[in-house]
Amino acid sequence: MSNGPLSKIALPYADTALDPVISAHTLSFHYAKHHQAYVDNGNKALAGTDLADRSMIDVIKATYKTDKTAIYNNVAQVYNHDFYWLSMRNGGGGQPTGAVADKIGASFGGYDQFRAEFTQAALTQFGSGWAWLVEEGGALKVTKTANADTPFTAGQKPLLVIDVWEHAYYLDHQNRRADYVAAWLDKLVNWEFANQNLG
Ligand code: MN3
Repeated sequence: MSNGPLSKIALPYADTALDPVISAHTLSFHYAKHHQAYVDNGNKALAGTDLADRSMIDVIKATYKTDKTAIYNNVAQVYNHDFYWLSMRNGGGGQPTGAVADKIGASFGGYDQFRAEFTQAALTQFGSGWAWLVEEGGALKVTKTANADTPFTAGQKPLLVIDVWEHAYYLDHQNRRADYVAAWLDKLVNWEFANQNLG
């Protein structure tokens, strides 16, 4: 529960749904502590401002590269984490489906090329951040963002995201970000969510 305009999504699966790639231990800390802290701190920062009744995307765009860093960082992190939880499902991963599969073929040349590019982005994001599949100008692209940044501010529509902050994987994979990213792609990606976002 939250005391303010911001809230996080309810997880659409059990704490154990993403195990063993993401254990219930990691998921519970990440969702109940990290994600909740962004909600609570975002609500504190938004209280009494004229941004309190705006959508998360509006707030992110309005505060990007301004002095409203507490609002920006926390609201963007609430948005990013909502998007991350929905980018995964029990029994996901592997080959894409639907319109996204066709667009991956057209934009990257095939799933293997997409996978290599996405992995490279996730592994080369220095420090904390996110790797994304996005649509821009009708084509799909891979991009990465630092800290709380989102693709919206670059005019891109997000389709999928992986959290590569250490808190997302350290309890399960320690320093082996590459193992986390590979297993995420093989076992967790929710291609149906990507297709919904493609719209
Ligand atoms: Mn996180």
